[in-house]
Amino acid sequence: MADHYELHYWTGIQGRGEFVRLALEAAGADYVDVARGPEAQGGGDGALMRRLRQAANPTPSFAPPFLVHGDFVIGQTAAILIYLGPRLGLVGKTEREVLWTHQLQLTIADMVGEAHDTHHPVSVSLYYEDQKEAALQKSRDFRTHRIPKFLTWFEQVLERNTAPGTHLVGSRLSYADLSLFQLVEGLRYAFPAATTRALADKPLVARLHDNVRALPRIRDYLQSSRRLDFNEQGIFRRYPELDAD
Ligand SMILES: N[C@@H](CCC(=O)N[C@@H](CS)C(=O)NCC(=O)O)C(=O)O
Repeated sequence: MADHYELHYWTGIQGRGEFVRLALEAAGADYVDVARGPEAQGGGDGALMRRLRQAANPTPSFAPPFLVHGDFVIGQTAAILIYLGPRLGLVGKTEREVLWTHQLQLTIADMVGEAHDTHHPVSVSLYYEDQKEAALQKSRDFRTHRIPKFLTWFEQVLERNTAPGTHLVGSRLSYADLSLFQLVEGLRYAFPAATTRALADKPLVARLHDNVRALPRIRDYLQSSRRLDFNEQGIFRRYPELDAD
């Protein structure tokens, strides 16, 4: 199968698509970000929606992101990454490493879901402004308990990995490292005060973040127009009242 990948994700936000994008970018993979391409060349939101609703697809995705590779159509961020990992050289070779990397990714996904729920704690169908009271309460708990608990766990994972380097799994870069980088980026954007506090005694998480940021392909990507800014339509949103004590 040719090594050309089609990433399908909403335009305008980093969202969960960013975890896949970072893996493709870090590996220098040949990929197209379909919805962000011109309609005349088969891009645009219409192309994404047609693929999402394609009746002939026996493995339909519930929601973006999804990846098309040959006749594979794969949804769920963690499933996309477990598929891409070995193909892009972003996971170890042993079963133990493959499983552990996937477990780390699923834990990152859990925290991403909780970060989303800070601004949409009642319903995804309601505006933030219509669930602000609950959002304030949810965010207080997220800042006070959940950010420290998750980041402490990642710090322990890094401490227990005695292989040389600053990686979550063994001594090589994996997609879980890239995803933890993105998680820290998002937390710093949405909850700058709480995240600075939490990272003060998590030197290994902070170092992993900085090391990933400095990888030549990632550095180039972050400076390119392919990297969108965080904004208040995405998962990580900066509402100052949700980061205030
Ligand atoms: N667990 C899925 C979640 C996918 C998801 O929630 N996608 C969002 C955008 S980030 C979406 O389009 N949701 C539409 C919906 O839930 O109706 C994953 O990790 O990929």
